[in-house]
Amino acid sequence: MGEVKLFRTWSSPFALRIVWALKLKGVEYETIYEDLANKSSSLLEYNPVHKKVPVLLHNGIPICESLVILEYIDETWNKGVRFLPEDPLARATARFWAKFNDEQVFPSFFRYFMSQGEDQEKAKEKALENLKLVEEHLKGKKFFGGETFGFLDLVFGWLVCYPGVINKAINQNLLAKQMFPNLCRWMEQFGDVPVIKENWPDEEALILKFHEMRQGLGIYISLPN
Ligand SMILES: N[C@@H](CCC(=O)N[C@@H](CS)C(=O)NCC(=O)O)C(=O)O
Repeated sequence: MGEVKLFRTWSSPFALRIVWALKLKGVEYETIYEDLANKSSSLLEYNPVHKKVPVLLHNGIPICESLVILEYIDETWNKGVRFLPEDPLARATARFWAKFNDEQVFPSFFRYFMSQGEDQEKAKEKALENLKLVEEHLKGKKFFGGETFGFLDLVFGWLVCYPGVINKAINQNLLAKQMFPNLCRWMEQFGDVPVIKENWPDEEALILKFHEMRQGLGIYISLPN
């Protein structure tokens, strides 16, 4: 197995994917918590391009970007538990939706959360449009890949917790059950998987953090343009 270290923050949804993946594969690892307002020299050394968490260090070699790390973990450890499907077409489809999440769904949701007034209305429209596409994609499926959870469930996993916490923080709910029955059903099912529910960040601490973020009291996530 070798030496495995994970650089993360307690609240990063991107890092959470990696925590889930390592635990599902049964990989033992050391956690290094970063303060993003004061990044460690190790983080800057291991991820000089983006300077972000998560970073996975395997036998001293860094792997950056959570989607890349997920695939690395999948290919390196416990071949009995596979995240990506075997079929090349299904793999390509999974990667397409993962890219869509990271480039569109997550940023639109985050913009909605961070804005106000007219800007927030515009951001809301975009976020709902993206979420509706995901809702359609989940039609008739228990998990993103079918009957068992895998890569895409880990990628979209942030939806199980963060919108609910944001809802409590700003008292607005984007993911109404009537509008998103498939997504809400998936959120319940995936959120009930032991490794997933046992590793959420503390809800009260997250609510507090989200209030701070809205007041501009911290740098935490920089979005693509
Ligand atoms: N595309 C990256 C995004 C990672 C990311 O945005 N990480 C945030 C924490 S949630 C971060 O490290 N932000 C520090 C910064 O933007 O300076 C990934 O998938 O790993």
